[in-house]
Amino acid sequence: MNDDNRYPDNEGDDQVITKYRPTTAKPPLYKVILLNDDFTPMEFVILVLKKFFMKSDSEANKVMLQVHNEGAGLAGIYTFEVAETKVYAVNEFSRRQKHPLKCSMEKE
Ligand code: TYC
Repeated sequence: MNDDNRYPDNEGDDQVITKYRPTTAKPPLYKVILLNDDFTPMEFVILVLKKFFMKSDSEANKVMLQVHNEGAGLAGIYTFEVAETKVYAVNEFSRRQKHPLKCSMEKE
């Protein structure tokens, strides 16, 4: 086999490829989750959802209530690095504002 395998080299060792796999591999995705607590004001959670997750007022309200009622809720779905950055930014923002709000991520 020659090094430049774009072209056949007629040495007889190349195999005919009859099946192709898609070459556009999809990156794994991660859910960014907000967790409920008893102390963070609802308004602050709505602000976080608007500021970091680009939610509208009504979407932010819906997700906040889901977290409040069910214990956790989906803020968004991202690639690893983006999810990690959001989690860090939200936890740091909440900590600086002295709210116990916690954000985490899990593989989709
Ligand atoms: N449970 C909080 C309260 O009653 C509100 C809240 C909602 C806190 C969502 C965190 O992720 C959260 N003030």
